[in-house]
Amino acid sequence: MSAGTNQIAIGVVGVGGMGRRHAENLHTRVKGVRVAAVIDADPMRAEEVAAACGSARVFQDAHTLVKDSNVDAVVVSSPDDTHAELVLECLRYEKPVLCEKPLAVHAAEARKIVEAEVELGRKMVQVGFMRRYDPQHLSVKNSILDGVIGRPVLFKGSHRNPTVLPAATTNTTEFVILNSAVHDLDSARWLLEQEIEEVYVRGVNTDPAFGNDACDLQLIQLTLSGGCLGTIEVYLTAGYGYEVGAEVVGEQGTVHTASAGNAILRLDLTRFQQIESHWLDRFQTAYVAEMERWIRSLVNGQHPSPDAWDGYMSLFVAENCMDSLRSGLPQRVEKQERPLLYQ
Ligand code: ISE
Repeated sequence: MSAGTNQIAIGVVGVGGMGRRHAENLHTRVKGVRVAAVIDADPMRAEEVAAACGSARVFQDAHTLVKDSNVDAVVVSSPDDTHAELVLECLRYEKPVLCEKPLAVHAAEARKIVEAEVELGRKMVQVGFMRRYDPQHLSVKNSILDGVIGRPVLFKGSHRNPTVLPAATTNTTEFVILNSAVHDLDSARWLLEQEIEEVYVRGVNTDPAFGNDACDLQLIQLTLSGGCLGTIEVYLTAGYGYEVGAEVVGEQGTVHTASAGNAILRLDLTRFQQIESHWLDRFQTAYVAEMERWIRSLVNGQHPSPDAWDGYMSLFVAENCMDSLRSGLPQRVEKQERPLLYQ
């Protein structure tokens, strides 16, 4: 707790779209915390968000923010290639951290984070796989746990963006997997509680504007450790809207994420429901819930979830997906020994 208050002082590194939403949610929807510090590559944006979140301090250097004694915990929502070093810095100063996915841009970097937590002997990292806090996904998870569909045999994920930012760094085949498909790989692991043993990935370019024949549409086939199969469709230029779904087929039945919250309108012999255009809208409830869970873990010592091992495993499988895409062949995923800390 920062001196003089009973609120947990949070520093937010990166206040672009996602980081700004995290800061706003912490300021307006999460109890027992205050946004004490922000930093962004765009100083004007940092000043704006700081002012909007109760006059937080604006920092010029992320490492200075992390080690500041008036910052109790850190949200890392800066560009993907900054995540690993910032998380390791948080661990060096024993600052709890919620890191946006992906945990790193290479599995080896994420492994270093796992090893640093093992060295510390405690989990201090939560990863931003917010679907685990989405009501529609939780309802699927609970149906599986209740056993109503019988033994799961097939996972089917679909992940469609209308389009992605016109930045060269985002319009690559690797980005589709490392930045987007990691959500679906985590969903498969979480919903089925099984590890992914083999992947087989095909991809096509459906939109020349996506850039350099990059595969904006990819189909990932999975074989999992409990005998389940899986398919994941990731389509980053679907055009019609932002839509994510998961279905688990069991021996007795199937359970699918319900469509999100907008009303179903019937008009002129037509029934329709508005679809979101952006993940910030579709998953707002989940973003608040994941932040509340993180803060609870800081207050009552609960383990953060999903943890650094989940962050590492999603990346390790994602890199195997890249190998399969390059080779055109199925790729066996080498079994990873889960450290005791994560069992
Ligand atoms: C973005 O970073 C997210 O996390 C969204 O949930 C995902 O759907 C999108 O593809 C990512 O780029």
